[in-house]
Amino acid sequence: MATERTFIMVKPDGVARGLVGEVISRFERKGLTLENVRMLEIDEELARRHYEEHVEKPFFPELLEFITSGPVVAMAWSGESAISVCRGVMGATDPKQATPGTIRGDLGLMVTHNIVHGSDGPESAARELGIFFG
Ligand code: DAT
Ligand code: MG
Repeated sequence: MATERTFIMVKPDGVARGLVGEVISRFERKGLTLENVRMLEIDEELARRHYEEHVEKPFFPELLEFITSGPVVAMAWSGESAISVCRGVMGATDPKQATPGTIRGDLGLMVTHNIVHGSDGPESAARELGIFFG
């Protein structure tokens, strides 16, 4: 067990729907610590860096259009096993399958518009924190 840092982002749908406070609150109530926060708009170049493992996937054009469609809130969170704990708080990628009680399970309906991003492992956490907070 160890303290970890992870990269979390409220996506354009979450910002547009006024869910930034709700998302932050859920991570705070879990016991995690907000280390840094920054609002920005993602351009195509940044989207391709952040989502480099998905650039060749069939859904990437839709993901690119969505993630560049409005402001996002980028955050660094820390805590005990923060990477996997945050993934649990977020819920499954597809909100239709995400368990009630999770952010995506409670608040989302469409896989592209799934409200929140969270790093999926230590390497991606370090890489993504470097991109947004380097
Ligand atoms: P996660 O965000 O849970 O880490 P991922 O890294 O596999 O999921 O995918 C990144 C984002 O791409 C995801 O949040 C929503 C979108 N996405 C994933 N799979 C998709 C699919 N089959 N169709 C449409 N969008 C998809
Ligand atoms: Mg992912």
